[in-house]
Amino acid sequence: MSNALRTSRILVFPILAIIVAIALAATAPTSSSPTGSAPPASDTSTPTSTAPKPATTSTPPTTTTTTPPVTSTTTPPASTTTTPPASTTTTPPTTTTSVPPPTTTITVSNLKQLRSDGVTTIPTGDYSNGPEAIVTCDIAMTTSGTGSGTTDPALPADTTFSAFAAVTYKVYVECVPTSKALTGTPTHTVAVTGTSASITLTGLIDGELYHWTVYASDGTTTSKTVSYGGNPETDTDFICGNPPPTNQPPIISAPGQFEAGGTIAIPTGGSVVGTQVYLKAMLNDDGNSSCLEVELAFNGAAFSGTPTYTSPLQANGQATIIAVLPLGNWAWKCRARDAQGLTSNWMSFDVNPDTAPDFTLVAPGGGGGSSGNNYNKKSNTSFCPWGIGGSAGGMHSKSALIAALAVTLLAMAAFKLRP
Ligand SMILES: [Ca+2]
Ligand SMILES: [Ca+2]
Repeated sequence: MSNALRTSRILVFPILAIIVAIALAATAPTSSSPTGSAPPASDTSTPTSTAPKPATTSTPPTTTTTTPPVTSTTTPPASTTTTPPASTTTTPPTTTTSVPPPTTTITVSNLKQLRSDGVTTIPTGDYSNGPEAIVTCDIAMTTSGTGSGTTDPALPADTTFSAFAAVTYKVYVECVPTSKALTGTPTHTVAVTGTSASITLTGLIDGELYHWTVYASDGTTTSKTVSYGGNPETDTDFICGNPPPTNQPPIISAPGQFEAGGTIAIPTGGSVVGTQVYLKAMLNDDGNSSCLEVELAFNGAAFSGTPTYTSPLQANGQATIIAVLPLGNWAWKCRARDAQGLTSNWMSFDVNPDTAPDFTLVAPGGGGGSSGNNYNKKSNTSFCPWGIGGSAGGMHSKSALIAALAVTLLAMAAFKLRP
């Protein structure tokens, strides 16, 4: 038993020594490490520099201070940034920010204004030749951008020309009198499907001057407003209605020469006592206002083409000129002139030569006229073969009439007394 006690004592002491040594070793680093291990996150170099000391005694503190910073900074960002885009909202954020959807543009062009036949162009500023006008334009829809999606629901998924041709638009025309400013309020609207539009402008005022604009919309996208003609808005694009007819020269007809008083006609070459003669003709002008012009030539003189007398302007009908002339032989011609200055051709009173007298003015009292007895035309109340005053102007004297009657009776009696 003593041996057993001795061996146990021998074993106990070394064990105790070891325990004491371990206890001493454990207390020694505890007092110094708290200051060094307190700021592990902020001061990462301290653990590294003092690595030899903890490496031997405190392995757990080393792993806890180094591992957390590495895993906490790298793992969370990697998992949060990659997972959400992939699972929840990956596509929308990426495409909207990098490639925007295409924008739709509608344009109108090739504006035309046509007459009611839909074919004949109304030249800018000209008449529509009818109560209506037809305006046309081309419509085009285009897209810009390469992204997918669209801001315009009307944009065809297939963005080809044939697809665009199937788009339905509303086309708006503002057509107002040129004297009024454009307000942007359409006056005419039409719905069309395709790449061109034709709008009939009704309700126009005859004779009114108009200017017009057009724009188109598919309900979401609207084109710019385009003004017809490229001319100032103060200029007229077209006039409603028919142009006034081109002025035509008046027509003259039925010339006549009359004794004073205007009721007793003077035959061609007839003589008239006195100095007054009535010259008449019928006027007919498209403007209903014209006058009679007369040129008189004396004793075989040539015509100059300058009117001697001009009547006042009047409506269509007979015009009269009262000419007061020297005694002698007179030829005359006439023409009509309208208010715009257009004239008819000169018209001779008769078909005799211009140098032959159309009438002769003679002095009252017999034989006074230079050619009072030179004309033996068909009988006429104004013609007096004896050179006695004719009927013109009531120039008869009772004595002359009695003398003429006496001569006539004597001539008849002589004729009857003939065997
Ligand atoms: Ca215009
Ligand atoms: Ca005329």
